[in-house]
Amino acid sequence: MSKPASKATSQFEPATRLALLRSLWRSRLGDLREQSLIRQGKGWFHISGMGHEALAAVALSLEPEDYAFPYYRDRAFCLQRGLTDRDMALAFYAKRESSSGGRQLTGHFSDRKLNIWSHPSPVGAHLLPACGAAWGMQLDGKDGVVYASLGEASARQGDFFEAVCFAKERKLPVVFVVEDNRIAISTSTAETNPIALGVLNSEEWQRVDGSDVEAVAAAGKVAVAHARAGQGPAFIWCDVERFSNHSSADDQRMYRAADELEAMHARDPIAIFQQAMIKDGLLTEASAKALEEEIREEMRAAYKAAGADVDPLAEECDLHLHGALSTPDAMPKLELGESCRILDAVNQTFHSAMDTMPEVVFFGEDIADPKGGVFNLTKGLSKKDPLRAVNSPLAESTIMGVSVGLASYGKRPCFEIQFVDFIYPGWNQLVSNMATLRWRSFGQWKCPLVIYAPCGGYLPGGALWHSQSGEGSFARVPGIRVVVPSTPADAAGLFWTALHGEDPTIILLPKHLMWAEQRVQQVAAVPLGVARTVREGLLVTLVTWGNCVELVDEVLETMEGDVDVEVIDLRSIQPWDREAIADSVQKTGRLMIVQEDNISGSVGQMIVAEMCSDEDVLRSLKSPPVIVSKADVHVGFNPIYEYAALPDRERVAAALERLLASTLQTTLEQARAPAPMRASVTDSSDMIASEESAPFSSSKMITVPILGEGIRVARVVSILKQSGDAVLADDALCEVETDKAVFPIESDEDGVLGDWLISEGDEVEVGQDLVPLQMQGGEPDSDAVSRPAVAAEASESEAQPEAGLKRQQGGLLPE
Ligand SMILES: Cc1ncc(C[n+]2csc(CCOP(=O)(O)OP(=O)(O)O)c2C)c(N)n1
Repeated sequence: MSKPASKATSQFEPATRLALLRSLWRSRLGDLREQSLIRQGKGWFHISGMGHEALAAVALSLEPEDYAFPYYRDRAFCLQRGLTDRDMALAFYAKRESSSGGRQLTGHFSDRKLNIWSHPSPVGAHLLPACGAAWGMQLDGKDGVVYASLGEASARQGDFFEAVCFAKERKLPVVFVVEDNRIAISTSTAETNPIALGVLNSEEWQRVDGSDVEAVAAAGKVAVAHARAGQGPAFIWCDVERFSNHSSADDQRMYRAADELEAMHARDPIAIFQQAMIKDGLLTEASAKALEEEIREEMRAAYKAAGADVDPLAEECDLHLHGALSTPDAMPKLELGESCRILDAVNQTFHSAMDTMPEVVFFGEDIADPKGGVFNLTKGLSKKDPLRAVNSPLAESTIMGVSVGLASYGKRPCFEIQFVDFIYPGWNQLVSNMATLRWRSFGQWKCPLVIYAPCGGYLPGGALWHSQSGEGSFARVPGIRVVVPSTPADAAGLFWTALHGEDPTIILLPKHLMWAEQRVQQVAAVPLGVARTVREGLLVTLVTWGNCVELVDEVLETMEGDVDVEVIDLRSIQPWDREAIADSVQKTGRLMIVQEDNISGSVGQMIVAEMCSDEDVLRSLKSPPVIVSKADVHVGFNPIYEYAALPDRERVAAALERLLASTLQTTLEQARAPAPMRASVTDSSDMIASEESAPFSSSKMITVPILGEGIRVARVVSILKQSGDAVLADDALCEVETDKAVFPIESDEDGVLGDWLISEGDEVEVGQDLVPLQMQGGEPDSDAVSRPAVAAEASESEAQPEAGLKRQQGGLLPE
């Protein structure tokens, strides 16, 4: 039939060349079959790999245990890796048996057994997960390699640059392949792709002609060998043609010249590869034609069979959205004592995880020792195992995206976002990958992981980006779990459950409570979706969570008489405990929510809406439900803004009193009367804190100032000036030590010191009186007027009637 093969033009054995040619044709003819079916009104969408088929040759260098993160033009690559024509056909018809259960567009390849990761539509979003998988293999000491491909236009995404940097930083075995067809849908990219712009080191990139299958194979071999040898990432820039429209929704004749379209076929990789095989005597023109016809028929048969396969079931719409909810049987004993801070409980839980869960990996900005995180949550972990507790780059998309890949590889990421306000650069990874991976792969892939972030305000000086609570943004993303502990025991117990869970879980840690000593109740793994009844009562159900648990407690402690309020700490936002709230409201007949988040689209509104649409709960209501919330406004730097925006004791108390006084009947009657509608419990006049100036005084009290990030207590290490000493403004008076640093406390005026109220060694609280200062001139303290919220100058009865000293303590000095 054919002459013996000459190896002169090929690096491959004849059988390999023939098998590869088969994959190329299966890809091409499968694409043509799908195009044809779309024209017949069958199927909904097609995106082709025509012109990109040569990349299949890179798959020849990969081993079964390697991972592939291909993009939608890599049909031939995926077929060569092991996907079948039936897989492709099932995906085209979006059948239940397809890799996504019919949930993903065609071209979004996935196969758990072949280690082909499920492709997300937002371009470039798979690259950081690819790095995560590579890191997992590296941590396990494997010599595996990760293939990650993308189009040249997608190489302008930030995630591409973050992925390249991270792979280089950690010498990850990733082979990045850019398939450059010079166009992004209709936009020319010849001069705007990053290699053309000169922003990539072109010497690192093997540039290869994508019409030459042998050249692509050779480049792939070099790149894979480089990565497998532990020399870090390898880079291929492959010049290809896009023979087809961008997708079935496009017509490239609208924006590409006919001669350009015609000319590109001279660079058809299949034709060139096949011609070389004919030249080498492996095929004849006739046998090549016969092969093509044979495969064409196979395609017809595969698509016909797949078309008759079962469709997805409507009742399975939410199948695989989450993994099963379970609570670990036990958690290791922690040394928390009778009282401790949330940060201690979290830190000890992390140490237990490090000791007992070899797959756990910690990662985040500044989390390594000696700093151990800006909130000290990770102290001691990197000393214990520097490979499993690692400082991340200052790149949140890297933190989020790498966690997804690492988890889907099989590790347990427990990654820190320094402040929840900074999660937004990584938001795409959260909503596009974390939240969808399990669902979009019909349960094949999953990413059980923990992302935690300090959240919330009530710490003067946080401003816009150190004050957000954020839970409402997360609560409406299907596919993730969200929890907000407000006690050390809950923090430990929820972390333990999340670390053993099946799903991506966001844990928000309220900053105002992080450093607060709290009595420790029983420490045990806390189930997700179960609220905590803080106190029982018969008159009102008050639901709150996070920082506001303490706020509510303060209000109830100071309210006169016996206010019989049932307080429920929601603590698990998604899933949330409908039953506990419904039962309580049916008992009390009144519902009040206190939340720190913005009002619109919030968790509080969700709870009220759900309760009011439950007929039994609605019937039991004696008064309209009330939400005390931050308005839809940002938190400003000057604490006046913060106190104006956030719920405070006065507003909570006033709302509670109004709720107890109102009845549904009178409220409905008032609503019918022609009075202006009250939009929310906190109208704008309620929201603006009144400014009171400090009294004219020739003496003042030096107090413990804000010491940073929610710190509440310090120890006096030295007294530097004695009673009766004359001191000048800026003189250091004493030094106090916190968990984080030693702070000198200075005088802000000239004067003579009175008697010290504390001694060396004493523990002092932020805002506590230290020593009086007698000023010579007796001038009014102008700063107290212009900066009424600075704790060192405020006392509960003087400068801050609205906010109350207790909630001002412990300021925030962002790092
Ligand atoms: C983040 C994001 N923005 C926009 C799109 C819509 N879109 C899909 S493919 C594409 C062009 C991609 O071009 P390129 O990366 O060069 O790959 P090619 O399709 O040419 O192979 C665009 C704009 C998307 N999928 N994701």
